[in-house]
Amino acid sequence: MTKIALITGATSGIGNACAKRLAAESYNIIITGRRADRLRMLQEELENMHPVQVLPLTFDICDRKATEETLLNLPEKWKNIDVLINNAGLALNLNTIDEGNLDEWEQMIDTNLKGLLYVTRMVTPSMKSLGRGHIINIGSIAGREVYPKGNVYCATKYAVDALSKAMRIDLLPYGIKVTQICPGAVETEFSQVRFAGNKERAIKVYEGYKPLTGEDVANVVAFAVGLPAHVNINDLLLMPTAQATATIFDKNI
Ligand code: NDP
Ligand code: 8X3
Repeated sequence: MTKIALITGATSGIGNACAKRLAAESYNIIITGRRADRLRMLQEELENMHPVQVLPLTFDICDRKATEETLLNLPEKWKNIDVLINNAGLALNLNTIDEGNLDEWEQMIDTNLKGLLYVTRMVTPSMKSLGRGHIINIGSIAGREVYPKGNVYCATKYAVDALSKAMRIDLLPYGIKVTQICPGAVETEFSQVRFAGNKERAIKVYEGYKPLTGEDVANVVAFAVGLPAHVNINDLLLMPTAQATATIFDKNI
């Protein structure tokens, strides 16, 4: 039977690459994000390239009511989700704790932490009743090490680490796997979002070395979901070869 994967944040970067990779593996895919035009284009691309079905769902994961309503009212044939990829997330700015912007802090917490919880809460009951499922949480090196001016973003990713461990314990009796994948630097729209569209500043983040791509992360996700039922990757830190820690890079500049 064709498996179903739900990917949050499929309009860009890692989520977009995961949608393409899992469609190539013949998953039917639920793609989500706030940008409806991008979701429509991705649906068309995937359905043209592969014999799969794609359900685009446009909603903001910070909006609890919209998230609940959308996921509670999934069409019948999309209800039994096999793989949930909690990917949607963002960093906003870099500031010391005394200078941080409260709106930016709230948006990071609402998206990376509360949004992930809202989605997980809606999807796990059906996994539990089926006695199977796989949740992939996209954490970060920022959830392993705190770096200067990363405070709140790092805190949200430390929270994803804690929640991944907690989910694994709570869902253990139901055969549901929980995998946390923590990338280092991945060249996506992440830094453009972090620096509010300042492309020059965003490009600098990836200068002088070869960062990961969304496809690199998607390949690891596909490997993790393709493992036999009795095998799980609990936690995986994936770095560009040129990156040793959150802040130490081998750059040729
Ligand atoms: P992108 O900015 O390229 O993609 C982020 C995705 O998240 C977009 O599809 C965006 O969709 C979605 N998103 C953001 N906010 C919301 C929201 N409120 N509601 C619904 N969807 C939302 O960044 P990445 O692909 O790099 O980021 C994906 C994940 O990977 C994030 O959790 C990030 O923290 C993590 N990560 C990234 C790393 C990197 O270096 N790039 C390294 C480690 C982890 P839309 O705007 O259409 O809503
Ligand atoms: C994204 C990577 O180092 O910018 O999570 O926090 S980093």
